[in-house]
Amino acid sequence: MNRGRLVLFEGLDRTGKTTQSNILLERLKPNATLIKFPERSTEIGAVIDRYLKDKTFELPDQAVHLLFSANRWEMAERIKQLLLQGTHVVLDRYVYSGVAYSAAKHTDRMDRTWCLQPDRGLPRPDLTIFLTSDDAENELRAGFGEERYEKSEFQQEVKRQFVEVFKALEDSSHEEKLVHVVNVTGKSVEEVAKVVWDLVEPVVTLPTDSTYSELLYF
Ligand code: NYM
Ligand code: MG
Repeated sequence: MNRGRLVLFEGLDRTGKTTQSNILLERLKPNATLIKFPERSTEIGAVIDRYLKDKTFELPDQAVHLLFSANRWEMAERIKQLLLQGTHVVLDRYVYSGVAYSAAKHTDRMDRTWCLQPDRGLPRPDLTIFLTSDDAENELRAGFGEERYEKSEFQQEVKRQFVEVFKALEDSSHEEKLVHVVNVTGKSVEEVAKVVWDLVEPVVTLPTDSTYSELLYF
């Protein structure tokens, strides 16, 4: 049987990841599931949720990083099973966010290499779409600033880190490009959805040849 494809949306806060993940999910239904990280409904997710919302709740940066990674590992087996049973899985954030947000803190002895390590072995997406924007106004959109990390200065550093993480995790063993950058500046939701679909369609419709038989891993 054709295995499902793993499609990931990454990007800064408020670039439309959640909107686009939902639109894509609707297009792929009924043969698709959406998983959003952090997955706040688990035990580990509850601690992460508190950390993001309650700025008086302090944890060492290393511990927070490992919690975000552990939260992905909590879901890893389910993601694998879904893919193997032929269901497409759409992810709203994943490994790249984990590394980019943590590395952007520039905590002593917690560089990108350190940050990458706990996620090694997780299923790797067949396609990653990085939503970026050069709109300063974007940051002023409703809701920005409610949670930890939602500060424009920090977001600029996260953006820089994302680019480095994509380079560090590039996998030259694949013929196809696995990561695509989509700049949403000046584009409507529908226009972005069209660009997204043009990237996703060939990935979900390719016949089963050797390209999508095995799962990929970080
Ligand atoms: N975030 C998300 C991390 O710092 N590390 C991670 O591994 C993941 C998955 O959580 N500002 C941060 C990025 C966001 C915050 O995510 C909450 P969202 O998509 O805004 O709910
Ligand atoms: Mg957010």
